[in-house]
Amino acid sequence: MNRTLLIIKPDATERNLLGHIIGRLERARFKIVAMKMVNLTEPEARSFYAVHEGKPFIDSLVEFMTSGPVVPMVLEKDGAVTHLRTLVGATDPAKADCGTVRNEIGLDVQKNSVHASDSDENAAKEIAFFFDAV
Ligand code: 3AN
Repeated sequence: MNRTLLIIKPDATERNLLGHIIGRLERARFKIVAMKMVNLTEPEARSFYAVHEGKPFIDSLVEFMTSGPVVPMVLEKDGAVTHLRTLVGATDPAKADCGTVRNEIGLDVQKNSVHASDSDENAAKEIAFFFDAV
């Protein structure tokens, strides 16, 4: 079994879409092995998105990610990282494939409802960022 990290972002918690997203994950046969609701501080959001430091959208991204509660969760499935990225869709909801979570409920390239780790290596780091050994 492989693991990955998904975060339900503030635009989705605000619109009461937790149940909808979790339902989609469960129907896609992901096992939720850890989950919590947290309010990120600015330093925490900056640290999580350190790879984007210096990009024009980083301040706005940090402001968005600290604007309300987020729900990080650890998901387990064979090929978890690839399967979750497929289910989540492209960064821009307007360009994401039909039927993907972002195409269905994402608002724009920033408020795109969910984050999904992009590699096994980053999944391990991102899981450790939010959770003690799970
Ligand atoms: P993904 O989440 O699809 O892997 P990344 O890692 O390139 O995309 O971007 C991380 C986050 O930064 C995105 N989920 C989105 O919220 C935000 N973001 C990316 N590109 C832009 C952009 N051009 N303008 C505003 N926000 C962006």
